[in-house]
Amino acid sequence: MSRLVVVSNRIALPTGSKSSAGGLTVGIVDALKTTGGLWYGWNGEINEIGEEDEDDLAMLDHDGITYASFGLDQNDYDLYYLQFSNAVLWPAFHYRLDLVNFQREAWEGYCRVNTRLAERLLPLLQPDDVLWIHDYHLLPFAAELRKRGVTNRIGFFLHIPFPTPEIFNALPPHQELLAMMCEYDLLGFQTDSDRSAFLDSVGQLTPLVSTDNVHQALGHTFSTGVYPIGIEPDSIKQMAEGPLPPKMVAMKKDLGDAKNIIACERLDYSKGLPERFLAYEALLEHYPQHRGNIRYSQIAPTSRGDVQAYQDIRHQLQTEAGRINGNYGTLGWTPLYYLNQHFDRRLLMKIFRLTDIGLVTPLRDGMNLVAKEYVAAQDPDDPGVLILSRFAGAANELTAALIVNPYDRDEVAAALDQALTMSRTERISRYNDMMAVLRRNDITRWRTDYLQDLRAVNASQRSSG
Ligand code: GDG
Repeated sequence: MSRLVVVSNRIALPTGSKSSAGGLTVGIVDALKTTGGLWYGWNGEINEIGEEDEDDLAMLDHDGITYASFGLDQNDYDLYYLQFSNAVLWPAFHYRLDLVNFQREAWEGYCRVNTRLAERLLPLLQPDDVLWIHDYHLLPFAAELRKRGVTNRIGFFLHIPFPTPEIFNALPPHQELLAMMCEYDLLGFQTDSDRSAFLDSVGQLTPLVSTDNVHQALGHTFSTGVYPIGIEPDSIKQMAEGPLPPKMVAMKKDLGDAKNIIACERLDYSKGLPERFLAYEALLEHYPQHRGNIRYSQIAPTSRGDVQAYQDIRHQLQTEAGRINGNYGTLGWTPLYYLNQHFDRRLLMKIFRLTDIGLVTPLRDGMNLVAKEYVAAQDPDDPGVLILSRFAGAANELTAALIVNPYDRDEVAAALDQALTMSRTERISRYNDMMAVLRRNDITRWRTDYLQDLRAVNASQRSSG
């Protein structure tokens, strides 16, 4: 089988410890190992000007995979990463046009970095390599390679939602972005609504002819598909089980009979944290029987802290957590623990298992792996309850969760009350339904289905482009 080349904004360099790697990294590494492969991406570092030769790539061979990584200079980091990727595409694709800060200079920087990354990859490519490009940072990547004569199969997977045309068309370069996306052979989405939203946008821009999942537009032929990303349920179960580290033994004792609500995500406005804090406050206000008997722990490590909107939400949460604890706490009881910290992955899975409710209420999310991890970490004989936003891609699969509208604080409060009082029989039944889905649609299925379809993109589709 021909070699696989994966391109993603961030590369996960091998650390030697499989357990600390996230599920997505494991999925990509497994895919690369199957055929031998190359992983090309940013190492997360910012170079001083003149520190690195433009064409330098750090090469590393490990376990049958070649890692080719690079640093970005400050200007590229600002324009390509902070501004266009994370202050234009990320908010717009998560339906937050109010947070979009579009500047033409950032768009030009985004295109320029994509051009340069494509040029630097060229000498490493072999004629029959299959390329798999990941996420919104790299929408123009295939188009840049095609301009340089690359005829290999090139696929793309979008990890985040694709917005409806009303939102997408507000991006000044929306036509250019769509035209670039049409140069991929296969575009993979998390859900059918994302795929439809993309095709609706293309159809509004230009005549679109579709036969099943093969489409023709702007002189290109491309396929689309839906590949909901999964987890490794058994590996999560293993991490969650087993002896507790000493500090968790103390924590468990400290909890006593209190029921524990856990939430964990990167500190990001798409995850609905302020709305969730208010829903918890509504629970304390309208269901006073729970006061003193519950504890909500919110883990939210800082993410993209150089972007203004992320600094703003961090301050907002600090204020809200203080206000709620000030209003409802007592000398012996703190209702809300807000931890703006990163936790070790194994520890996190154990915390998930120890808690009674997983509260996952993003305002918009491509998939949401935390929801899936929370379920997989549970004790099958005494599982916790998942409360899940209907606006997470995962809600299409985890229909046995308590599905809520994250904008409706009273509905979320009612779901919290329902979860706090749910019988063990019902919890087990919901858990079994969700585990069956997680096992069927695991991370291996995600990558094998996608790559099988990419490798099968037929020759006539490709030559007509
Ligand atoms: C994007 C899309 C899509 C979180 N806090 C800590 C920690 N995490 C881990 C979780 C999980 C991962 O980070 C987050 O994945 P999500 O899927 O929940 O969300 P995004 O980061 O926004 O991911 C999303 C995903 O891509 C994959 O396609 O599902 O929709 O937005 O694995 O456990 N891990 C550790 N400490 C933390 O404090 N170790």
